[in-house]
Amino acid sequence: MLLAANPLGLEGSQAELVYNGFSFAVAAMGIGFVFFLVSRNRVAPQYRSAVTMSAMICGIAAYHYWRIFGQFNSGEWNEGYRYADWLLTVPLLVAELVVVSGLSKEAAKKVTPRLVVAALLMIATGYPGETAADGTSTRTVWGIISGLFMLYVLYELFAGEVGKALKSQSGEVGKKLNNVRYLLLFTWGVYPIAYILGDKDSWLSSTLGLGDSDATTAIQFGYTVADVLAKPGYGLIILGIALARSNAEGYRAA
Ligand code: RET
Repeated sequence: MLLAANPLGLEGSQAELVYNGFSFAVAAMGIGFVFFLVSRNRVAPQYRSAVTMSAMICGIAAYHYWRIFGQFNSGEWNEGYRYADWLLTVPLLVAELVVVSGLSKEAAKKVTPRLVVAALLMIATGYPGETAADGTSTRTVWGIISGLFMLYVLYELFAGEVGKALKSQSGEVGKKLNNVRYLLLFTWGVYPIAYILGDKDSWLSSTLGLGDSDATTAIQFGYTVADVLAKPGYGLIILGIALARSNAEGYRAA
């Protein structure tokens, strides 16, 4: 047994999986932070803010995963670290996509604040639901409100102005923009599913026959894997887009 204390009431192999996930996330976020910092000058000045945001996102997450890992080991538990992390990082994730999207400066100035506010509200309204008792209508209602903000963000990124800018580009940049959009859709999809699975009384958990500790394992491991893909993984594709644009525009790193 790896843990002296087991704050989430997991069984041996479940606790090990969650423990290993947290440990891996600390490493991935920490190295992502360093990597994006040193990669910043490889791209043209107009794209550097996107790479800086990737470094910020990974740095913020390395800290929070360190705290999450630490408290899991010490026997305490507070879901707040995850939500504090998302509150800071999710607006940055959408903002950095706009930087490399090819949208004009004026259009970006208009759409970025809307996306950032919607992302903040999506996370802020998820928290009261996440911390409500299992099987309550509070959990469902906040989950639905949060989901509406998520749909708005996805609408902008797939069908709105940003969506059109992302879709209209060809060649290597166009392909990478497509990849990043689908990575975003796939990883973001994990969160509401993990939220539903995390409630052992939900229709999904009951249908799958998940017990209490199975549901907790699903939510914790699910969020962790999605975070690693959505932060350093996504940051790598954003860096690739920024590099491809910089090259196409004739920028040569010193
Ligand atoms: C919550 C509550 C239930 C409803 C919805 C949610 C969505 C969460 C999302 C989180 C994205 C986090 C990211 C983190 C990056 O590392 C809050 C679970 C819709 C989409 C991308």
